[in-house]
Amino acid sequence: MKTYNVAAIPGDGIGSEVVDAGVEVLKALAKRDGAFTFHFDHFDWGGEYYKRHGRMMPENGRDLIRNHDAILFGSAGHPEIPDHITLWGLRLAICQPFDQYANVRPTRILPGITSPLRAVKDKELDWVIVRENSEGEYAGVGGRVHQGSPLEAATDVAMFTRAGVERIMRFAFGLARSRPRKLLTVVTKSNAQRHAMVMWDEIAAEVAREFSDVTWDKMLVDAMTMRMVMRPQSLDTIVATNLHADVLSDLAAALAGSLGIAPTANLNPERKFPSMFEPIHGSAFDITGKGIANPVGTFWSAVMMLEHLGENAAAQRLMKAIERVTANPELHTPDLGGSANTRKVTDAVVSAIQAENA
Ligand code: NAD
Ligand code: K
Ligand code: MN
Repeated sequence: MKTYNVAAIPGDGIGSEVVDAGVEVLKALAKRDGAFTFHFDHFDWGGEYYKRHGRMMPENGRDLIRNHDAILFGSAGHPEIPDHITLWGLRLAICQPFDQYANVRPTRILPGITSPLRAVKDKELDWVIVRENSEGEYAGVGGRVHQGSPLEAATDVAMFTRAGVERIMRFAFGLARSRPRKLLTVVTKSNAQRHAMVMWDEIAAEVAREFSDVTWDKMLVDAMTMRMVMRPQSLDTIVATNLHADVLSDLAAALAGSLGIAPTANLNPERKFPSMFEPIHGSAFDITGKGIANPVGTFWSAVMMLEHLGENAAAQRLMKAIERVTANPELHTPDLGGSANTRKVTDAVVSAIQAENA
């Protein structure tokens, strides 16, 4: 029997609540399938670890997870520690060295979920946002001088490389090609950012020639927010920079009903390093410890993990189980306007997995 070794890194806040739920569901799925099992290694890295050790993960942390088949992540973010320390010390400290440059964020309106867009029908909002996940605005290049003096200055340089842009474009065009509508929207801000964003547009046009069956267009990011709200059905696959896609995907998640549902995969497409799967939301301090976090974003991320591992039948079974549960308003958590809790939703998904014809 095949065993998948998965590193579980819950992080902080609701991270542990949703990752625990995700582990439980994946175990139930493996049991139901019978052809594979999971071995989970749990790592207590994050803000509490930082308070004890002065760093978010051990110095050899990456070596401890380098050979796992996948990583299931919760959230980096602690109320007592500045966000840039938790983010760079954990999530980016894994994503960037493991070259997880393609961040894939599907968005659709699941059965039973209501979009805040009154006019949109369920099938009309079905997007995948591809976020460049290794450079751009989050390259970590910059500096701060004369701190505290009137001369103080600070920069965060958005750094784009031809190789980095080419590979994310190729990935996005390839993904667009694999979807029924074969549509790609390339997002930039090439009117104002006249160097890197112009290169981004040029490379898009070059790569497009390799994908003549994909229909593509370009949007400025500000106009894109409007199009997502006004004409959601006109979009399918979307590719954008690290920062732009970060912002657009929270909007996308909200338009599809809740941030609590949205999943993401941080992929190293070449499979030299493990890929990492996580809900797109953060630590949600406002609901931490209340047991009401929506675990669906983590479950859907687990579906993406199963697809990445090649367990497509199990992935489909889990997605069906999720949809069966979202279809029932009694199983909605408060972010969806319901009164169910994490426990109840997790139990319902496990039951749906166990159900004979699920
Ligand atoms: P957030 O995603 O934690 O929360 C935003 C809002 O959405 C909150 O009202 C929260 O209650 C709600 N929400 C989020 N997930 C939910 C869920 N599963 N169920 C129900 N409601 C949910 O964003 P924030 O408040 O901006 O950030 C809080 C912390 O998380 C910060 O430290 C931030 O840096 C960190 N963060 C980490 C990641 C990551 O690790 N990938 C992503 C985003 C934010
Ligand atoms: K997260
Ligand atoms: Mn984000």
